[in-house]
Amino acid sequence: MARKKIALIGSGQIGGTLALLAAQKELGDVVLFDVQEGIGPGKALDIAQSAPAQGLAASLKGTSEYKDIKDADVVIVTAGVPRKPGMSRDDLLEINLKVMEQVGAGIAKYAKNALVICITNPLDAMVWALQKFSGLPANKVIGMAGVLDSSRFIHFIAEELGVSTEDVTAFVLGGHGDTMVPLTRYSTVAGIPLTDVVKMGWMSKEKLDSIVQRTRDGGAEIVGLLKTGSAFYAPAASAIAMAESYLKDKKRVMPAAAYLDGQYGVKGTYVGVPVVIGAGGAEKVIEISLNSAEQKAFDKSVGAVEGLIEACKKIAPKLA
Ligand code: A3D
Repeated sequence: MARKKIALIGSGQIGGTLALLAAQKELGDVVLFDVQEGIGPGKALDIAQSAPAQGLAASLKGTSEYKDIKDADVVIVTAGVPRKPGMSRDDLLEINLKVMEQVGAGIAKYAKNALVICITNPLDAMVWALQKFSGLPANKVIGMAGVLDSSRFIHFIAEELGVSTEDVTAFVLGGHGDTMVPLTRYSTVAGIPLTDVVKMGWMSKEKLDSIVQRTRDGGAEIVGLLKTGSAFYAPAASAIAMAESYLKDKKRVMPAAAYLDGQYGVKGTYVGVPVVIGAGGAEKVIEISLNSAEQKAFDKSVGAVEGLIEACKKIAPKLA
């Protein structure tokens, strides 16, 4: 059986970590693309030289030419610029939209059968634009945000309760931004909803509320600490989990930015929802019932994403 091919568009902090994780998990051959010549080949060589010490059968290549991504099975996009302290994700819109146009053209030409996972911020608007620019079917273009946001939520809950992260599940809906909606009623510790964890007196309501807020601010907290860029280990691990579910047809139910065509009463927008990820890409959007407070928070989040999409259409009229 031929080895799978994983193309990484953008070989910066997240791109390099994606390459290392893909090699360590032996998901397939890795191509590191970047407009900055040298960065892809440099990281490819460094990781390839780590393979003997790790006992890995890794094959990596760095490039600045789109033809090298030809027939990739998975394309993970981090090309663009990350946040610096004081910047919101939305501040990146104009510059990263231009990057999505170039990346979309490269994918359309060389990798039109791939599953495309976008990570570039502002996430929901960029994945929407990338799907338009590439012309790939909407079920084959998804955005990574919810797995990361859930992972952050799980980490904070497990740390607070002193339990294993393996026994905590978390559910985060909505756009990747300040309006994301961590759903406590659908998040559990060993199957016990967090709302019951509070009722049982295991955690106070105030503590849970502060963890919800810390999850929303999770990206900014790391930007504030690093000062020179944004998070990269957890975002890369999250996207690799999505790629793995696709490549191995695991059909995991994962929160992802998916194209909504009427689900949740939303049409024509990408937003974070639970999705079955398998060999067919985003195979099914799971529609859960929301209470009125959750629906209100979700609507607000969708409104924020729609505002960014309108801004994209103004900058690039061909997207309208
Ligand atoms: P960084 O280390 O700067 O890497 C980005 C790379 O993209 C650089 O090596 C650039 O040279 C390259 N690049 C720029 N323009 C192009 C282009 N036109 N074609 C190909 N490559 C290009 O950033 P990073 O890896 O830390 O972050 C990448 C993106 O992910 C940023 O937009 C972040 O905001 C975003 N991000 C998203 C999340 C989510 O959860 C959605 C989390 C963390 C970061």
